[in-house]
Amino acid sequence: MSTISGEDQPYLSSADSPFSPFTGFTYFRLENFEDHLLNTPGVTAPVGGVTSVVFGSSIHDSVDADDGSVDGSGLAGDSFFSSSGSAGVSFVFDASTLGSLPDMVGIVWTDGAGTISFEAFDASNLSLGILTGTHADGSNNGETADDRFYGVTNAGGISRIHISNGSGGIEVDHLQYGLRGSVGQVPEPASLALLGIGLASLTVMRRRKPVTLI
Ligand SMILES: [Ca+2]
Ligand SMILES: [Ca+2]
Ligand SMILES: [Ca+2]
Ligand SMILES: [Ca+2]
Repeated sequence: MSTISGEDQPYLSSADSPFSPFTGFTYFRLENFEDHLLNTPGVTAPVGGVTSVVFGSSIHDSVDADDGSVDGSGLAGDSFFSSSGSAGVSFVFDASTLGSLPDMVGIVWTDGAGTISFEAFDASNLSLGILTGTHADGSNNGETADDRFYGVTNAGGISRIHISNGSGGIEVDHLQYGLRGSVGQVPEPASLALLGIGLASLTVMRRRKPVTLI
């Protein structure tokens, strides 16, 4: 069983993750890029880099709380950026480093333009599905009301996620991945449950019912 899902409300701090409070994991990692590095173990990004490094010191769109204040601005935090939003960014997981692929992965889209598209891939690099969103606010000045979580669970493991948007650059934050089950012993056949395409139907993923639904 796998599920790919998003949120219809802004993600302003890690408490807004459907994985929160992050209990019951064999391992769980959350990369917020505030040390200006992508250095949580077992993940690499072939394209893009930490925003402060590859873009510069200004106009970051971090998750709001990362600068110490949920104040509607992510300018003072750091994030992950690529100049081609349409090509998007990928995060690739390494089972040998982690011991096992994660069975839960999430990412927070924080800036870009056009339609957002999130896709996840299983242990055989086959797509688990695509989720789209249309919440970009048309501004790139660090506003956080347009920031949204996208995530996936898959009992057989997740090897990669990819997120893109229609035009301009793309910025993401709070890469999070963990293992709750026992990926690798008996992979289940790929079966996908898309919990809605379009923001209205994503309401069911709000944080009070996260674990049973994702
Ligand atoms: Ca951040
Ligand atoms: Ca880091
Ligand atoms: Ca802030
Ligand atoms: Ca934003």
